[in-house]
Amino acid sequence: MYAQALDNEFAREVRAGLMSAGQKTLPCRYLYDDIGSALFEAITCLPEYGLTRADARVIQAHAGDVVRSLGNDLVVAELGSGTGTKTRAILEALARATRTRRPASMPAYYPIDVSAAALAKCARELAHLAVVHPVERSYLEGLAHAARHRAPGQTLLVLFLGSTIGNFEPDAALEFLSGVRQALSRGDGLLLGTDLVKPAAQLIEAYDDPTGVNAAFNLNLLGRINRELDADFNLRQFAHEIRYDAERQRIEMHLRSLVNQRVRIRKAGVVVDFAAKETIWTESCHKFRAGQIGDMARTGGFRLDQQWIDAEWGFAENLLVAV
Ligand code: AVI
Repeated sequence: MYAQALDNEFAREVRAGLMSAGQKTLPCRYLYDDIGSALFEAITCLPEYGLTRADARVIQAHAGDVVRSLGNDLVVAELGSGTGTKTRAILEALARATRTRRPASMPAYYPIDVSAAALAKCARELAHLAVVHPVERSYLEGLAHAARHRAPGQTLLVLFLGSTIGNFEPDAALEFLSGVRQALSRGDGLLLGTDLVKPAAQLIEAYDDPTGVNAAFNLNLLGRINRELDADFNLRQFAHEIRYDAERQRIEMHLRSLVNQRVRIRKAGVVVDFAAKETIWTESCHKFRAGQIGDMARTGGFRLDQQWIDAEWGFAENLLVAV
């Protein structure tokens, strides 16, 4: 059973994160099974969580500027597209620009996601605006695929929206930007959404909403381990906890053990002891200052071409161009 357990990447990472000598951790990408993805959708509707609405507002207002900046012979690829809801405005602007040049043709769109269900919905809903090529792969593999398939002379516009870059550790974010750059050619674009630093109380309310949706999203990670790795976490004995580290500009999401307890995770081959008050660190959400993005862009091999800010929530959409 033990060897079989370690064949499974999820089991291996859960084991490593919960058996480490210091702070227990779990990788945030495992928050998104079917239940977690549905809960995240619900988070984006919460009045306290303005991030997604701000992202959509800026894209809606500036989709035409993005298309004009990069020339209108564009192929669009989106990292972590989900169902592609926010991309509609970009594809509409591009379809308008394309129609004036070649009335019969539609732009190509490569949504990249690990969820087959989300990709299928995306392909159905955007088929009238673009030729949709769903890519069920990791971000960088999917991007390499899209880059290989563009026609000569076409410019690639990569979308990385919703401030997902904030869920990377700062070094990993820079490494990721360099990885994106390597898949691109000079002159290609990256539209990068970044949530901005705001008052701690506002951030805490966004990630610890009174309805408890963020809490359910966080606790579902333990539920997922129970379901997929045959574990016996008692979810009622853990509490959602949000902290803000102002110096590091990040929200930290934890699960706090309410009692001394022992948990068996059979398919990871481990028994984990939790002391009362001990936490599992499940996610970091880094926030940015508008002035930091240009430096990040340069380090990753881009220049910051334009930046649009939503003043209502504090969110920047950044158009980076590969140099
Ligand atoms: C997906 N990501 C940008 C969200 C965020 O705000 O960092 C994930 C999230 N975690 C808790 N609530 C939302």
